Amino acid sequence: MLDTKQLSHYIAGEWVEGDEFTEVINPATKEVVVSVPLANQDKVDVAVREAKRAQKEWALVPAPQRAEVLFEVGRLMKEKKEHLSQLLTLENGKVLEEARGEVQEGIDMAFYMAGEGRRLFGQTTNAELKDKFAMSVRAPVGVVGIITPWNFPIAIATWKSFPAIVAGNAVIWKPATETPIMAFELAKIFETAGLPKGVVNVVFGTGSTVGEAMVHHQDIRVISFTGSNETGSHIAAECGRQLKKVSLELGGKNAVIVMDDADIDLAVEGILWSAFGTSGQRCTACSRVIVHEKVKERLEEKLLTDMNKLTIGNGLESENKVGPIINEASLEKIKKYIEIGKDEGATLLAGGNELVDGDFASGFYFAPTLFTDVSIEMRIAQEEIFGPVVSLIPVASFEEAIEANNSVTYGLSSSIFTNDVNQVFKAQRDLDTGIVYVNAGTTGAEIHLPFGGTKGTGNGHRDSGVQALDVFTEWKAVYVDYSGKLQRAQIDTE
Ligand code: UN1
Repeated sequence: MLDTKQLSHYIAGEWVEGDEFTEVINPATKEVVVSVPLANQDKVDVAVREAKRAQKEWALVPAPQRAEVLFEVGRLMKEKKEHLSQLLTLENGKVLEEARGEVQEGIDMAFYMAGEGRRLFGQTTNAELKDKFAMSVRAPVGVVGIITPWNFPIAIATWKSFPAIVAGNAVIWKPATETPIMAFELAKIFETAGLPKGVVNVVFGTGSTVGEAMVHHQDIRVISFTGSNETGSHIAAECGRQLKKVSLELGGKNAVIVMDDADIDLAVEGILWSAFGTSGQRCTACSRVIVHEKVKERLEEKLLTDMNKLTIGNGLESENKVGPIINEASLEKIKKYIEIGKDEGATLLAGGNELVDGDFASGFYFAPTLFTDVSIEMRIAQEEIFGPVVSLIPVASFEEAIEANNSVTYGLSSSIFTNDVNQVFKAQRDLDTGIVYVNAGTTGAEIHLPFGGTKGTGNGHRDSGVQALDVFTEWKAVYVDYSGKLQRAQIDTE
């Protein structure tokens, strides 16, 4: 499926071989898929130097022409969609249907951001003085650094790199070492599409070497990061000291609220899809269900029945709906939280164990898990587990449901199932998250809307949507005085 055994960095339009490597493991089989090079600081320095040079010229290419390259990138991604999806399943484990969805998200982003090439709107306004013109324009920042996670290795990369490119920046991109194939394939697509050398540079490596070098490089003016809160706050602190712009997309502890008037069958479908799809390894995954006590039993019963029907296994086999966990370390973390939940007194209704029998032995698999009678202060109701584990929290009213949703330090996504229009509008106002769903699960963000969260989920910026352009541009206010004399603002107004 992959035409090489060893990936190369892509720096200044050249395929640069590495000297130290680590192996990429297929989480469904534990087989080695490919080797990925691990760069040192020197490679980052070279990449930034080349990116800086390339960016000067790229910024002068009219934006509609820059966009033409993105249209071509989108076309090529569409042409290669099936191939990319299969490779994505191979390196990440998510089931093929979801992999296709993720690649589609990248294709959508390409065409959407290519369209921005003919917009990138600023504002014109009136000047306070005679014969004076005022406007604001978006200017590229320069060289930007993007650091992307393994759970959405292509979609998240497109959310960050495409707006950066169309706005006239050059990019240094460090993909997660678990899932470098998508980056390698996207770099090939950039090359084929005719993106000038040096505009996008892919440097593989660890966070502690490549990531740190990017964060500390004085010529990288923005860092856009998706990953853990621990790493995110470290990056923010380092960038803060350098007055470097930083955009963070971090964890979530997303809840589905099920009210007493909800369509229970629909709610169960929404919960199963958003909790166990991608084996719960989405920032947006549902990991809490806040249920009105009047429908708690009915919901539990239906959830248990339908959880039993979930087919688990290698994502390349179409009958499987739930794939593996990314690696051993993630599996260990999930197991730890099962013990924590039990110790805290939550009732384990289903799952709770690693799957090790038969074919499962050759991969990293965990049974879809349901805890019930969980209270909001328990750690399993507060901390991100990043696996197929759901905690059911009973409540007695709408107000209590909203309070339970907002009781966590995160604020990415939330959802409510109800047919009461008044509750719908109150919920969309009161749920303290960056994304709110009504009568749908917590996943499924579309690329032309802002993606991100409140509180501990980030630092106020958004990925995707037109809002992503704010991360990768500086606002510049331009005044043109055509009076031929010195006019002093705020003074010569008569
Ligand atoms: C993520 O989990 O970090 O809304 C991204 C969704 C997807 C993107 C998830 N469109 O679930």
